[in-house]
Amino acid sequence: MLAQQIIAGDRRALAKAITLVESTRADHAEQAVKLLEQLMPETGKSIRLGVSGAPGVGKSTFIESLGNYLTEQGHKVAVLAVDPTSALSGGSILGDKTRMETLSVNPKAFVRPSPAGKTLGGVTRRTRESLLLCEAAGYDVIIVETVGVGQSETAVSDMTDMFLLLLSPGGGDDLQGIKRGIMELADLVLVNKADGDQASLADQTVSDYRAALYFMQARTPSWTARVNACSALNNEGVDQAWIVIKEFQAALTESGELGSLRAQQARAWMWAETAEELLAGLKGHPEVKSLVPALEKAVLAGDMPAIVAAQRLIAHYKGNQ
Ligand SMILES: Nc1nc2c(ncn2[C@@H]2O[C@H](COP(=O)(O)OP(=O)(O)OP(=O)(O)O)[C@@H](O)[C@H]2O)c(=O)[nH]1
Ligand SMILES: [Mg+2]
Repeated sequence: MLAQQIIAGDRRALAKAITLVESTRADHAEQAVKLLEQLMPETGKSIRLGVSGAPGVGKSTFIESLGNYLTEQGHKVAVLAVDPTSALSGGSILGDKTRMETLSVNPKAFVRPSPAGKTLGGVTRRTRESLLLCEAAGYDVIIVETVGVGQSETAVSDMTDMFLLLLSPGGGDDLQGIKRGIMELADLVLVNKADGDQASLADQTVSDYRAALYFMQARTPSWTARVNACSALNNEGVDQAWIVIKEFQAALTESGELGSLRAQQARAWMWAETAEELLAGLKGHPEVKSLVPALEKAVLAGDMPAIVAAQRLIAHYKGNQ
């Protein structure tokens, strides 16, 4: 029932399904798994984009501009958030929906704020499943936004086809708090805020990053990272970014890399899910739980090697399942 409604593009049904996926209740988890199984044949038909960058660089403004541009062209756009700060502080990148004012009321767009999760792993796990639900609902461009503070970028690049990194004009990697490892993830670097008196500085920054990327290892044989300028605020360069995204999609489709990338992502996901479930089962086990304080105390005090404590926990779990 819910599955059919989602396939028919019912937004309320989609929102309900995502809530189900995000729920920590066991019965909800069971329903969510069944739903995902039913919807599996309807997934995989979107381009999955990750968008990252330092706080305030203009991610939300860019996504809003790109999203509205794409819906005008007949696309259906879904925006999801992975928010490492919500795992730590309970905050949310998109918690304040007014920050994508026009896109969140656009009937051809679906904007979903970040789920409140305890761990970053938990948050991203839900986001990946939500992404599949959005595909089943017919969204053909899915954008996953994450704030670039160095924790969530890898997770987002592991669930998307293409990774976009936004930078501000001027400054080097370190000045912008962008680590080299994150630069290396980028398939498209956009120097945003290329407007007003920052326009020429933005052009210089584009040249600097083109030079820097020239010496970096390409992520895939069929694509070399690009660097462009844009002004999300003035809707400039956003259409050009879409052209590059389409070129990326065509190049990786033609080489077969898009298919193998997604297959590998799914396999990695299977193991991540297995590990997380097993650990949750172990940690939730009453017998194991009662052992934890003494073992942690002994490990903290340096009285017991960590591996001994770990093996004792596992032995107890296995023996009492
Ligand atoms: N001049 C100029 N300002 C911009 C541009 N894009 C965004 N801004 C401004 O930069 C500020 C931050 O923009 P957001 O889109 O909220 O940035 P964000 O990266 O989503 O920020 P967080 O979600 O807090 O990490 C806002 O005041 C925007 O109006 C741009 O292209 N040019
Ligand atoms: Mg934002």
